[in-house]
Amino acid sequence: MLPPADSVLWQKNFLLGAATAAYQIEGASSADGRLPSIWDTFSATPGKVLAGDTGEVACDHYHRWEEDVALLDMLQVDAYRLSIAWPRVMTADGQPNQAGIAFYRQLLQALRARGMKTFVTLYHWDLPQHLEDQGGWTNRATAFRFAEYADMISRELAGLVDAWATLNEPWCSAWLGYGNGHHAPGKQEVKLATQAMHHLLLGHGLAMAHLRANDPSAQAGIVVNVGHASTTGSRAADRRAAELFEVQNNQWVLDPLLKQRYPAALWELWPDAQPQVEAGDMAIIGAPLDYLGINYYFRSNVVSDGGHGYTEVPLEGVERTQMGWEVYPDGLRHLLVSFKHDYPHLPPVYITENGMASDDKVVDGEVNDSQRISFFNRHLAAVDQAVKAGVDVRGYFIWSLLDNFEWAFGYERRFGIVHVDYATQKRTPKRSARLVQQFLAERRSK
Ligand code: GBH
Repeated sequence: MLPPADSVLWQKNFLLGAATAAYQIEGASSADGRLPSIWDTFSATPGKVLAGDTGEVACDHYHRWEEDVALLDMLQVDAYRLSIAWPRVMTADGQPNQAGIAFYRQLLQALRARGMKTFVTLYHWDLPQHLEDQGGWTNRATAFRFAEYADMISRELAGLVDAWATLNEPWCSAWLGYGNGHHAPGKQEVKLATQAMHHLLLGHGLAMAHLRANDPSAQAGIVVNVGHASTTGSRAADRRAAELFEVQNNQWVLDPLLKQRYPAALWELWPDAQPQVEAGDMAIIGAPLDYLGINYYFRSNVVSDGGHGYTEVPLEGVERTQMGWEVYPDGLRHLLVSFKHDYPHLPPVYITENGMASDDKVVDGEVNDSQRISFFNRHLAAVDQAVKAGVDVRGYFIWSLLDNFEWAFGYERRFGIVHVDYATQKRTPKRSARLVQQFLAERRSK
């Protein structure tokens, strides 16, 4: 993994980090007063998660965090991105739960003591179940509960965080959670999804003000997932289908954040699903960001569904990962360059997630994840190209530090650069982790 000499990766201020999320690694789902989240409920519902897996134990990071910090220290990454479990740090009546907060305080202190920058996401999908019982993100009140949580936790942890993110991938919370039901809470209604999105974004905007007031030296932003679409169809309707895919996946979130409006084309796709928006909401949502976190994984090929929408038609003969996702690095370059063009107010960007799953096995104490190494090399080259095209990208986080609970796919899909044997909780750095470590050592010696 040695990039070309002129790559932005050699610049010491270009952050190379690793990322995780609370529910996917922590386990200890009822320790120290942690309340149930929608993912505890969802994963306990038969048929929702592959093999009936849950996050009850996961990587047991809640108890093994020191070992995991030592792994990060061994890799010598510049930064670590983690998320805070809302149900761990706040009681049902909105008070701080000091036992849960202490966990994050000691973790952040340990990371800081080892010279790592801390990127902290407030919400990576684990809504307290008691809020879902009152309608979850479809209830406007949840946006205000989220803002209270952001206020409380940013007071408690002020000074320990380099960059806050309000939400991870609101598209997934809204669409997978309330639209197609693949994720918790498993609702399936477009109208619920658009309303949930509006409340997620409103919660984000309200939270931003608290983050800035309580921790003025930290950066504050949001993390979004983006997708790129191609079409193999030859009709104008097919090209429009590819555009609408990107409207649904990208502009639905980015336009409110960066242009203070929903894209009109969204209502071409969903004519009867406009959310209720109150006066002043869009200005709150569109408050300036210090940075935008972008998570990119793959490209989708679509054609027109004959009506106003699109259907996916998988490309044949392309490289795919264990998830079945196409490996398409140029999609990342393409999207970054097009965002710079489409959004005059695009803030500095961090790639907050990029990575792939493979069916990795430990053989003689080693894991040879050669597809992942090639994946990283090619996506980092795509980021470098975007930087050279003028996009202000300041860092890149590998998804993920550890193999972990891959949501609806449970433990079957391995995204880590460190292998986890779930029977013993033994961590084994894969070859990709060794190469990251070597590259960073080489960069430091220059
Ligand atoms: C990220 O989301 C998550 O932030 C992270 O927690 C997760 O582990 C990682 O990716 C790997 O999956 O319409 O049901 O076919 C990735 C977001 C996932 C968005 C797949 C688009 C298509 C889902 N992407 N998704 S579906």
